[in-house]
Amino acid sequence: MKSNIFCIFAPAKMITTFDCITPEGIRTFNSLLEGSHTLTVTTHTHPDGDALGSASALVCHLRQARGMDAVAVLPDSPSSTVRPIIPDGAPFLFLDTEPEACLERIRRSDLVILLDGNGFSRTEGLQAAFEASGARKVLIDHHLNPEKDSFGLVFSTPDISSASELLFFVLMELPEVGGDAARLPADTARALMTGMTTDTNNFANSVFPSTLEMASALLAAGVDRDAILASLYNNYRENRVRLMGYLQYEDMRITPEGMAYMVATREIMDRFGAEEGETEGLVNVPLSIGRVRMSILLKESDGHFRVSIRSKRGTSAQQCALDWFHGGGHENAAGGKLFWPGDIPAPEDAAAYLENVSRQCLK
Ligand SMILES: [Mn+2]
Repeated sequence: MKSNIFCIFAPAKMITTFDCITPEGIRTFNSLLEGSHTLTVTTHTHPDGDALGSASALVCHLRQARGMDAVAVLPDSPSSTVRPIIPDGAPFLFLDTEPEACLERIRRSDLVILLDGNGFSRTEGLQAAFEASGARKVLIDHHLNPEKDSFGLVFSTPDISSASELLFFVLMELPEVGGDAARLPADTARALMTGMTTDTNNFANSVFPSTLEMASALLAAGVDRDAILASLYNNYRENRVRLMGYLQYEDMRITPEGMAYMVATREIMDRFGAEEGETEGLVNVPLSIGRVRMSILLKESDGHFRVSIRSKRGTSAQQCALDWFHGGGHENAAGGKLFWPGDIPAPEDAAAYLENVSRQCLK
């Protein structure tokens, strides 16, 4: 039977407003863009989907919708799992592969925009270069405790899904977009949807009314969400799926207090031929167990473990990261580091440390 239901999408004004996006802030941002010639966009180390999505979206918007010289300069190369988020032809420089070009670009920049990180410390190897730069600086971020003093202009709120979502609502206010998502370049619209999708774990967490409003506007503007999902979630290597299975079956421990933890040592990662980024999302899996309140994944690096923490409502991943792992983040999604020697004598002592964290954090 032929459907006689049809919809007419007209560009509608966004319902959501954010306190951090004021008319004055938008005017300032617009005049900063108009007065700048060499723009550099950056984001945090070990870039995830939101970092790459927001950086890609902004670079493509500035180049395609405003004809500006915008380049992304990142502290390290993205893993193969998230690298396809960068649209073809979008100029990205990485400190680990092109250090001179990165530093030269920062030196020449007259406007720097940091996305998805609350300060330049999140850019690690690029921090000194950004801090020494005389460029004007803008922050667009959704983490707690933004380092406001380092920036001339700040768009920041934790009450949003992602940096990609915050950037969407900023871009919508710019004159060339005028509240009509269909006027965003296609690369920008797709990257924004991708970044938001990854940071919400495909609409599983940190979803606000504004998040669905953004998704609705981008879908109406023609973004192909099925293609995004296929490239994000149905495009892994076999190694990753087997590694995830191994860590869940052989490695995961659950403490009496309800903390699940897994330790991905270099030995295990090598055995499965795992690449950087291939444990992405694994830390969420143990939360599907009823009695698990917090999940921690350790991943071996040089002289330390990188720590990912997720928690259910009522348990603070953020507090745990602050108190035990030199880190921070959001209430239910945080991260940090565990050093040896220092926090623990040797990597083998990680499990004993985690058992103690469980007793202290979840008592
Ligand atoms: Mn983010």
